[in-house]
Amino acid sequence: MKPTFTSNGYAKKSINPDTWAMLEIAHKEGIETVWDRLAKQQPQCGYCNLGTSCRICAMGPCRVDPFGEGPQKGVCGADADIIVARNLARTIAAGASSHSDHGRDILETFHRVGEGKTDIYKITDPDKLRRLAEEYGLATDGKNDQELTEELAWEMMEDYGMHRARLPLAKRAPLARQDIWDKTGTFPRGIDRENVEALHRTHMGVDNDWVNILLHAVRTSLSDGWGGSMIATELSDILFGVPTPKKSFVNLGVIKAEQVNIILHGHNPMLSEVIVAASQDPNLLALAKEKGAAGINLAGLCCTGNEVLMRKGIPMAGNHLMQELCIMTGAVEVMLVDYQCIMPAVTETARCFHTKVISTFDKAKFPGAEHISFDPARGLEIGRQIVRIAVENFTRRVPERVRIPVEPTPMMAGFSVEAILGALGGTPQPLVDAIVQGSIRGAVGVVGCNNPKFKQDLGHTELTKRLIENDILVLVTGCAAVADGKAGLMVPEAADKAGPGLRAVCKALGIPPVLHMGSCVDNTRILVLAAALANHLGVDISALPLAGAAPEWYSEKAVAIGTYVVASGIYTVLGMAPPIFGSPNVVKLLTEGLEGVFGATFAVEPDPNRAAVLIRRHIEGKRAGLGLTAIAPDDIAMPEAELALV
Ligand code: BF8
Ligand code: SF4
Repeated sequence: MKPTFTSNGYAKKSINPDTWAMLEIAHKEGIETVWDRLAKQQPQCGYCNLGTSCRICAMGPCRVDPFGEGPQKGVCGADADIIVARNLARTIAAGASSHSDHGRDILETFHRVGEGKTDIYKITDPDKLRRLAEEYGLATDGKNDQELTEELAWEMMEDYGMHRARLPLAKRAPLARQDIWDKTGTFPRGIDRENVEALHRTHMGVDNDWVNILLHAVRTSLSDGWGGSMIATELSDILFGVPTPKKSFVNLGVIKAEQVNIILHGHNPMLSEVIVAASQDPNLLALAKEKGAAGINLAGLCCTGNEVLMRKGIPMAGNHLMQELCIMTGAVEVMLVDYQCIMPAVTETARCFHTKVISTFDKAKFPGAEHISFDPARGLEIGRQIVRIAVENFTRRVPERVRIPVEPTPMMAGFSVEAILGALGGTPQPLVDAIVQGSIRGAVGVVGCNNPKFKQDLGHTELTKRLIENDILVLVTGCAAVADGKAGLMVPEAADKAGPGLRAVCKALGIPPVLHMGSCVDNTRILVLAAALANHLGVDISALPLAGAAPEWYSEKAVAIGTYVVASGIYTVLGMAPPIFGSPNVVKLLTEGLEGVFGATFAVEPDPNRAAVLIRRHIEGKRAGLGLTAIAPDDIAMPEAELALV
């Protein structure tokens, strides 16, 4: 048994014993962490927090002071509404671009498969390839997988340009939803087009109508959710397999003292899928033995971790705030990074240990890391090269500095839409029946990041617990999924923590009450499931008893996700607001005005117990709207605010 750690005063920072243990080590050894750097940034800029600072042009930088005596306009004349809207639109464009460019990278590899120019990648799910090709209107008869892959790849490349008036995958949404997008001029067109146009509109002196700016920001987010991210998910499934339920483990305990450890960090599964194959190479395993290691162990971090957990059952070392702490175990030979959410600080932490950080994408270099340029044509060769570096680095490890503080917690992952519908017998009807009978009140996507401004994982886990206790099925992705996994909420036995209705359904199906649906680009799986339910019932998504939540978000990608989720008709509660409070008009539009247009709004509530009540009231309201049994909102008491920002 590993020792039991107490919080040692770190309970304000995290709910997790592995985090406490590593923070203690960081403290003793003088290693800086994200929490130290956050403290050094205090006080953070009030104008930036309100969203009323602008540095878009060289007449600035400007700050406007909407609630005080200071300037009310920037040098160009932009007021708080324009500045806040422009900043928010740029944030959304950056998030949407990140997901969509990730999708493009997968698409380029998919295209290589079609051309036959790769040493490892192949079509793993030909049925899904054919389904998608048919959705794109391609004739599939008489074509082999390779021909079809090349043809579909060209079609999808058009999605990134401006050839199309409407993104084909957005047609998966119910017609009523598509109608709303048409009427509001937000139906997404080319993916790149929306993102470039967002930058154009927010240049000085272009779009100065703040509502018009925000409508385009919505369209940009939709080009992510029903475009770039959806392409990333669909093609990853075709190349690497549609996830199916599987058991694995989570927390720093998945790092193995006696083995060579490789941490797979970032978002793009292309290289990590290959590392999984390379780590089983008999020659490399023999070399590991020769170096004194018992084997080669892979563990994930962030969304690359989620991708290989969903498809291969590779264990998960942790979520966003664990990236530096992971290295401090002293047992990581290589941290392999692709892109997004990788703190530049990891190379600095690695310098205190024998760990090598290896970067792999030419668009994401890290000073202090070794760079091995990823090339899909030589994927397996590069994978073997990286595993060999890790194995050879094992002898540089300092055994006295190996500290793995906890035993791993079991968790289940792999709940793709296909897997969920499969478990239900191929149709959403049993889920619909459970919702109609009221044994399941509704479903909520709890998604998003860690942010050191929140006590790590408290928001995710408390919100999830309150929801399942009240018979609400929880779907998770990203770092939220890792949080719930660590808390033991993602094993079938966790059904005992659910209310009686949800518990019975989970027990009958042998599933947890919290279903891991994947990485952050895989939030599109939640959209597809919502669309399937809505289409099955012949209603719009906004009529369903659904909600979204991002309790501890930090990234621009999370803002893009929240926006496309709301614009798809799903009420979404954020743990903190993006920087918009400098414009009461923008706040009112996002938290009230969107209801009349998109049938959903944002809400902001840092306390997870209160957020749960907002969501339960919303779900019961939607149930009433569908004529189902519903609890009156006033019968769901709102607790006093208690748990909030650190
Ligand atoms: O894309 S949840 S911290 S790792 S941004 Fe990043 Fe946020 Fe984690 Fe995955 Ni998503
Ligand atoms: Fe200032 Fe306007 Fe330039 Fe922004 S765009 S920096 S508000 S002058």
